[in-house]
Amino acid sequence: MIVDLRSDTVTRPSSAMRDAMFRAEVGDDVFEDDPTVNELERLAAHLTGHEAAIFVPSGCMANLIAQMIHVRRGDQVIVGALSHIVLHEVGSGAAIANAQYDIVPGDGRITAADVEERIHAGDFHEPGTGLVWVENTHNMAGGRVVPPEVLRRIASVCRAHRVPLHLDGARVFNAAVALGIPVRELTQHATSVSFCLSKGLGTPIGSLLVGTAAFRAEARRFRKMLGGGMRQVGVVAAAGIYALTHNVDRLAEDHARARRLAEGLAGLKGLAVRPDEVETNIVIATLDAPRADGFVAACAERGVHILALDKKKVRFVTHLDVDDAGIDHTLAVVRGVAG
Ligand code: TLP
Repeated sequence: MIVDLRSDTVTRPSSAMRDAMFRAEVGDDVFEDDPTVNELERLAAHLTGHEAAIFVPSGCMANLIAQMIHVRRGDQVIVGALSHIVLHEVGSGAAIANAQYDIVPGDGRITAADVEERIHAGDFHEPGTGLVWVENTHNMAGGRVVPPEVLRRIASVCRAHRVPLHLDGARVFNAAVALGIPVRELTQHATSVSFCLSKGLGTPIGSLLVGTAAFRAEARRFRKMLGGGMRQVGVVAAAGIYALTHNVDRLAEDHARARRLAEGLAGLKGLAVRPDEVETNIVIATLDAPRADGFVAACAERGVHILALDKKKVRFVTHLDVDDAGIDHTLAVVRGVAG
């Protein structure tokens, strides 16, 4: 048995999703002629409580375009430590959007007090704050959820200082399902939001970037500049519509399995896990020694694929291609490798 828990990006489109893709009406999306993409963008804007949305190939491109729009050369972005734009986007914010990061220490989840303390206008010699960035759920914090009241308070500080707020909601539907609220309650406070279809929602490709109609118009230009203008991409957008219609509520199953996995791991020797901190589909375990690469390789030899985050931390991510038997198998394998 093979269980792939490296990421929720590894999911394969189901036959029902492929069927929707097969039947999709298409057109040239660079000319805004693809009816399925247009429908997906309308659906994304509606669900998130924003005016408009644009379909882009990846979460990284959505995040980069947001920075290109909001950030002036040299501006600072207030962002939590360990955030995806800081660690895992190949430095594109600096390399392409001319942003520099004002990093808030901690596990990545920032508060309104952090923002209030750091936000500033800048002057002729000091860079100002161009953007505030929140990631929800926070990947490297172990899929932790930022609740709506925290987002509302951060947004209100941003408004008072006339600084835009971007939400990296790659997994914002996981956050909404964990809280039992409509996703809009998490997304409406931000100036712009990115979210991914290709993670827990199970599509092969695609992310959405939402904001005002003017923001979307600028995003279209930057998407083209980055080589992300797509043609008859309704075949992919159809998977997105399918995912947003069928695969959101079931995220609760992934969360329950992640919690069960964490509870099982917590009893094992050689690693530490906090099941009470597992709020969504990500479990991060800390090994007792810097041996993550060997640990990951030993699990892989036994059919369980996980990811080393650093020398001591490993990550398990549940998703729609992992069932209860997969969790049982994972626990049996890790018990053997850890002990
Ligand atoms: N995250 C991936 C890896 O890049 C680490 C993963 O397996 O978790 N924002 C957040 C919070 C993300 O976790 C990711 C992907 C992205 C943006 C980028 O999305 P893609 O991979 O579509 O460019």
